[in-house]
Amino acid sequence: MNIRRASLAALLCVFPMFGNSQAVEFQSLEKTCAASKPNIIVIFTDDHGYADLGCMGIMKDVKTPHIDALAAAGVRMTAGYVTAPQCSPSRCGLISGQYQTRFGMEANGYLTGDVFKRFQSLKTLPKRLEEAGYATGMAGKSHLGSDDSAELVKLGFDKAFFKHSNAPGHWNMDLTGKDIAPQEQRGGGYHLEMIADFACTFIHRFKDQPFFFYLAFRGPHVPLDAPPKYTDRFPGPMPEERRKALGSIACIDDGIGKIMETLRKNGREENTLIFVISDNGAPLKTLPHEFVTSSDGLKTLKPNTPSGWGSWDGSLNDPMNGEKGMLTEGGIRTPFVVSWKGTIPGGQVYTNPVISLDVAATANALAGLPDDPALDGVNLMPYLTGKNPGAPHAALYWRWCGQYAMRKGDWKYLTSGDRQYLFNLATDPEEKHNLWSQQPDLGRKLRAQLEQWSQTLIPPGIGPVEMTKPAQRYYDFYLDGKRATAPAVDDGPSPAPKRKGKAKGKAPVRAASADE
Ligand SMILES: [Ca+2]
Repeated sequence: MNIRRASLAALLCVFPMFGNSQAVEFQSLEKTCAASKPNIIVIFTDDHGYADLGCMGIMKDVKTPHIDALAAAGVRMTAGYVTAPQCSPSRCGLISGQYQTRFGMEANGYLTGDVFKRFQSLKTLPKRLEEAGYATGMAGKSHLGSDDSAELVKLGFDKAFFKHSNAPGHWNMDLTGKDIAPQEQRGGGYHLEMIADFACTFIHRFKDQPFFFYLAFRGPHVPLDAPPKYTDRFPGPMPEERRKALGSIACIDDGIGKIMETLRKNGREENTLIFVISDNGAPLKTLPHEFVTSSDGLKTLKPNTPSGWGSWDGSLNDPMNGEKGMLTEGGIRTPFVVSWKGTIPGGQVYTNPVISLDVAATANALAGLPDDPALDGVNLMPYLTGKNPGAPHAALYWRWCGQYAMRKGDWKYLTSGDRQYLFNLATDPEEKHNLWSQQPDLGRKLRAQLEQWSQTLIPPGIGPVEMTKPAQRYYDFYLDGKRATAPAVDDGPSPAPKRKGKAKGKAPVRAASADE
């Protein structure tokens, strides 16, 4: 609020006709400024696979009427990406607006020491918006280096409620909207409901100024903890993991419904931009699914598939290939909905690639802040309002734990260890047909561009990195036609890649589990 007053004081300098006696005009100007900046709500779900929104039209069993309504009133992305196939790096990409590997944030477990210091020193998305006069807040899972609300304030979240399970959380504002000293929070109900309630309280409290809220639901991530009031909505035969995931997603959807109701009651629906994105694909760690396809073309999972589900969280990435912990589409292409009633035309299905980095770039522009080359994303507004019919991105890049990928137009290059893949995602979104040997020149060209990008990272460079045995099994299984040798249940394909031979820069060698 002080910063906002400072901004208005600056305006007074620009418009000296506003003296102290002209408070009415000044207040009017204040309202005009506030009205010109939309509120921004970013909803980030957790390990929520590409298939699991009703509006995707892939699975018959999932029920998300409120998210579907947002998509109907706005845009459903079919090629919405995140920056990593794992929680913490994906969140750091979203909140920083930069490829997190630029500041050395390779994977879960890396956000300590110098990497954390670099992250803290960045102009995060909430810090930018705070400077532009926004009230800022967050609730839910952090995985941003600290779960302490006082520490989350330092990242730019002025009102913070860390809560990612029914275990104690940490907050500096209570559910009535009253500021409290940063302290542990205990009890109070189901965590996915509580954080949505906190978001509603925040919206109500700050309705009269631009606000930014980051709502990070830890669902349907394991441990699957949806109570019966949600799982009971999904009767009938299905794997229990699936029932619980659908319950979690239904609870999240209910929370989004409450938020929309709160915006409407406060007259803010048409001044609020909303993103709904998942932080990465679902962990499957399983044999191939067995589906029943209904007469309407939607899929249903067969019950009691004898697959030993491992740490499957019950969500699905279909038809995308692979899972959390992989740079295949199943790991990084996620649910992605954008809505702003009255400004973004509704009913759009947008097929050009977009990425979670675009959230910060879009917010930065809407807040009236100058363009910042440090931001890797693109302001999506001209694309979503139809002013720019082109594609937002020339190319997208990924580096995560010994896996490297880039997408340029319809083409995707992917490499890990000695394996190289080239896919045409326009004709083969499921990454079934490796065209590397057919079009090696194109593959090498994309690899050269990926290598060039990687020189901007900490540490710089890509490979060669030896694939771990689990990674080999996952790549065998999903990409190299060896589905008969399904990966055993383990920690996923990511741990401890080892660099071999001479390489530029320092190798990312620390173990990272895709399970967190
Ligand atoms: Ca996750």
